[in-house]
Amino acid sequence: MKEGRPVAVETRHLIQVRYSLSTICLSSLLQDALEVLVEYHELTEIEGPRVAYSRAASVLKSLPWTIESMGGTEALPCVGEKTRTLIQEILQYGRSFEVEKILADERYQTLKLFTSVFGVGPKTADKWYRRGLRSFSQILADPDVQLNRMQQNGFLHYTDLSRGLSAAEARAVEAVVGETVRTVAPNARVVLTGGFRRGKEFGHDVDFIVTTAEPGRENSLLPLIMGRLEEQGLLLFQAHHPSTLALKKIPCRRFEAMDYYSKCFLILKLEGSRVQGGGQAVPAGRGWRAVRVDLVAPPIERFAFTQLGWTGSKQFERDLRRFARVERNMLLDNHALFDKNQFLAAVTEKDIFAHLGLEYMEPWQRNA
Ligand code: TTP
Ligand code: MN
Ligand code: MN
Ligand code: MN
Repeated sequence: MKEGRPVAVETRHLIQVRYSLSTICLSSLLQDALEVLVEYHELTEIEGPRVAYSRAASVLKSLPWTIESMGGTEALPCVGEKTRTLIQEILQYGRSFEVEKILADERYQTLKLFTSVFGVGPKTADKWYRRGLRSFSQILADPDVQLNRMQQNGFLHYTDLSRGLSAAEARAVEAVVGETVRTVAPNARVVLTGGFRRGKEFGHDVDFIVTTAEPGRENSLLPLIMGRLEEQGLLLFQAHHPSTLALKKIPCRRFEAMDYYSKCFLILKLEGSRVQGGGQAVPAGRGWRAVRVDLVAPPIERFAFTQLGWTGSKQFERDLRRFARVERNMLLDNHALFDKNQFLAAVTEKDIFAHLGLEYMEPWQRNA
């Protein structure tokens, strides 16, 4: 590390410094290594190291200089002993033996493969691994493996879904969903959220928030929208989770609990003719491809919290919630911001940042 550069250790600034710097100077070797370590602990559901490595990666990514030696790394926030050992290894040998061991690990490779199927999480993947299954064909041939509807569709549309979506395809999906909503609920509002709102060029799905000003009406929106998509022959799969929102349950203390809003996880048919530039990812001769779409329909007064929560990134959400808790003694989740004994109201995301005493951050600044 170059000498004499101040390190942003003051946490109030840390979260903003960390995300607002556009220069990514962490060597790609170190970045890739940390990504593997995070993913490995995610897949094997080991929470402590997963959190530690993601925070370290997030801090290292935002340093405005390149790490050239170990000097000064002990002063970096969130960069612990194990990450420093990793940095040392990479500086010295240009590679990490721990990471190489993980990459070559059969369990890691198999869990990664299995969880790449829509509907298969780490638990199911591990169950299959422990049954001795190692490939999709073994899973599909095993008479004792019961696939649920989501997993069946995950396998059915595997090639399309594992390809991900371009920004042009996301825009085409936005147009289809927008038209559909306008047809069945002209007074409803639909906005893009998730990675594509953060300006990503590539994503695994397209996320939308749908709201209406009529109280209680939000609960009937998603069935109406799915019905219309079905009529158009565009609905390949749907899993609808009606709202389980009860104010006594909020704020939830665990981020992993996500939220209680009405939501649906869909697979839609996207016609190539709708994609500007023809949609390179649409298989020739078929004229369409399958895409993953998520819709969430919160009550209108929860919109700002939903938008902040669903815009992500997941790491940004974790950091922001942690900041609220540790630095402000507040609880933030997808439903509310709770300060000691009262809920703080918010109409827009800006209100929430203001309550937290942070400068507003644009969606593209939340990409870590
Ligand atoms: P994702 O769609 O999983 O992630 P992404 O859009 O950032 O990236 P990509 O799709 O390209 O992989 O989730 C978007 C955000 O929504 C994320 O911050 C988690 C949040 N979320 C909830 O808060 N509640 C939910 O029930 C779900 C499904 C997501
Ligand atoms: Mn997404
Ligand atoms: Mn994802
Ligand atoms: Mn999603």
